Amino acid sequence: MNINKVSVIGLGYIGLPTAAILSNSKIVTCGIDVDNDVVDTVNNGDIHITEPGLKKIVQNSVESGYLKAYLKPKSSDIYIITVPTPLNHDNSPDITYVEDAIKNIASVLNKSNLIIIESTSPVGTSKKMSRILKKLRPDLTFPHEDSNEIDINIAYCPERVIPGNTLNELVSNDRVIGGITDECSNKASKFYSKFINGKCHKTNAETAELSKLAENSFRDVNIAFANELSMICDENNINPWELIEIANKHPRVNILQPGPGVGGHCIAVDPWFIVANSNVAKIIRQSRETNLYKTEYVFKKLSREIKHIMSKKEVNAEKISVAFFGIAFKANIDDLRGSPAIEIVKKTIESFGCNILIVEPNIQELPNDIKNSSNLVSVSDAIDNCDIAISLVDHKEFTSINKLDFNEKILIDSKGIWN
Ligand code: SAJ
Repeated sequence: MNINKVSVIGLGYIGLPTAAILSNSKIVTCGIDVDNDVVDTVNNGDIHITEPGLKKIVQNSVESGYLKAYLKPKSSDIYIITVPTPLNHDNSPDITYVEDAIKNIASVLNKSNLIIIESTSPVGTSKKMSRILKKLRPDLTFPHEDSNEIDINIAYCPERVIPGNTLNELVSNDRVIGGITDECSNKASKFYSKFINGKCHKTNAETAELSKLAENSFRDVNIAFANELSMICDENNINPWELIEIANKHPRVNILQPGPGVGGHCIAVDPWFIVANSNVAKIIRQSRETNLYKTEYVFKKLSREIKHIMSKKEVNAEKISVAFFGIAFKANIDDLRGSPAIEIVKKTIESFGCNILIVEPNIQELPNDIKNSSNLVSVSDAIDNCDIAISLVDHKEFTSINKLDFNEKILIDSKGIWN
């Protein structure tokens, strides 16, 4: 298969790094995005997301001419779809962005093109897209058809990179290659082998689709176990982090870390893709609910302490300062999407209207929905001025804080950093 040009459709947290890696490997890459600002930003050699090392590669690739962004798809040999698949209000998967991307490339498809879907998708999506394309391009044959000669190959190859280490993991992680036919898998596998060091594991499209959902659900279930344990520990006045450390000394036990809930745009979302289409996914559903409940549980703990000070000192909530340590969705990143910490901050603003101090070393400005009701402060200002301090993210900047600096202030340590 000759690869003269690759199009990456959707220049977000996965698409842009993928386009950067491809163009950096001297493959002519078209980055396609519906957002004019994103297209302009990339064509100026800049980036609109935060990911270590990404800006430099994009800049080099744009300067060398291997990467260019467009609003509309360009005729290419390979199309990689990396658009978001969010949740609908009823927690069912919304795959309209994938459908739109597929419809947009239909008119530029040519014989022997390969389409790779990387977006997290419910089981059956790849074949569904193949059927949609057939309706739009009856002149071509697609892999869901019972035909000896297939013109267009389609494979589902989920992205599996961790935000913050995307560029390394894009190259070093193994890939799951789920072709609709074996030939689709072979072609996709050959393509990835050109720029990744990890192994390509070939399977069918449905297994690949479910594997991505299974990986993130596995993590969600295991975090739910840790979160449930932390609440059981509270009932028994036991330190959950000490308990987990001790239990993990067992050679076959590896309990994850509890926290204020699960954030981000993957682990808190993907399990619903299984639940929405299954009658038997009980543990997966319960784990999602347990992790959502943990956010509520931490907020209730904080509420009790605020009310306690209000009645003890006979003051209104506005006189009470609460310092929130961390609002990103996890440690050492600036990504606030789906952050349980932000949920807790918002609930505190809505329910009490306390003086809100936020310590978030990874951002320069607070998000719009909380910036008028809270202040971004330094670690030392927060320690000096708060009545209650609550840890919500275990950023590296917080681990060196000495618990004694808080004197008599109330501490709620949802991440176990002030043990
Ligand atoms: N968390 C805990 N306790 C833990 C570990 C994590 O509460 O012990 C929380 C984090 O604080 C965060 C959330 O879980 O709020 C998710 O963080 P994460 O680091 O587990 O995962 P993500 O969402 O950054 O990335 C995941 C990864 N999937 C797996 O590890 C199975 C990544 O490889 C995927 O590519 C990514 O989802 C994705 O895009 O699907």
